[in-house]
Amino acid sequence: MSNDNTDIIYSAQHSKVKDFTFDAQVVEVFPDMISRSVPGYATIVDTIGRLSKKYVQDNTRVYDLGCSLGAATLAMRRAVTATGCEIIGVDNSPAMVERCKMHVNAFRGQTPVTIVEADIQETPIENASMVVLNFTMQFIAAEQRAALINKIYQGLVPGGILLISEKVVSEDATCNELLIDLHHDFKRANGYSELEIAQKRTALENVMRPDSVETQHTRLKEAGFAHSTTWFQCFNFLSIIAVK
Ligand code: GEK
Repeated sequence: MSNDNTDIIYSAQHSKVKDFTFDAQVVEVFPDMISRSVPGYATIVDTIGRLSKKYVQDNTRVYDLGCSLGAATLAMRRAVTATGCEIIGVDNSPAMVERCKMHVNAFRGQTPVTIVEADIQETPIENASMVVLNFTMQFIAAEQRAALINKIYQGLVPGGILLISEKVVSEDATCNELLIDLHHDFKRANGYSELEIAQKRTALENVMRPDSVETQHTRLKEAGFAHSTTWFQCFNFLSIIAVK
């Protein structure tokens, strides 16, 4: 079964598989693509909402960095009960930002939301009580990730939280293969063919460089976070909460 919003981008043989970009074609199928490709995506977005209810403080900002179509932004806007807050969603894909603004405007909410087209590496983080990097940092050059985490730490108020979800690599090669196999089984079970799985893997090779979970926690500690824990893992996808 397929309709206009089903991800069939890699279903036909491409003569040359180009590097993956977040263009208009991806925007059309993005909700289907991410839910069929990322194990636990719905649980993570739902939990982001729950966390925002607990952790967002009055008169602070909330940032959704790499907001895509605004799934996390909308989950937080629905859940936040703190007053005087603003949610800022940032993405550097013009096609994503345009569609995200439509999604955000389609729902009403108490908390104002601003969607900005910008590079998250250039975005100031100020007076934040919650920052979300939901599967975004993996697209930032590895050598620039520490600077991003340091900036977020500096911009958080005491008690503020950072949520990072990422695909990870296991330092043990056998376990790494095992987790990749399980992920590919998950994609097969969600209707992706061998060709689609292989071509997507090639498309992401140069643009998505996952870290190990150890690297993630070390980077958080070095930035100054006193507490960090992996609260969710399914195969090679996980989500971490760090508290300032
Ligand atoms: C969700 N968080 O649905 N600056 C701004 N945006 C960027 C940058 C950058 N330097 N690099 C990549 N992006 C979302 C899902 S998707 C994850 C996030 C995925 C943006 C990019 O344009 C895309 O929209 C997003 O980060 C990554 O909860 O597709 O695997």
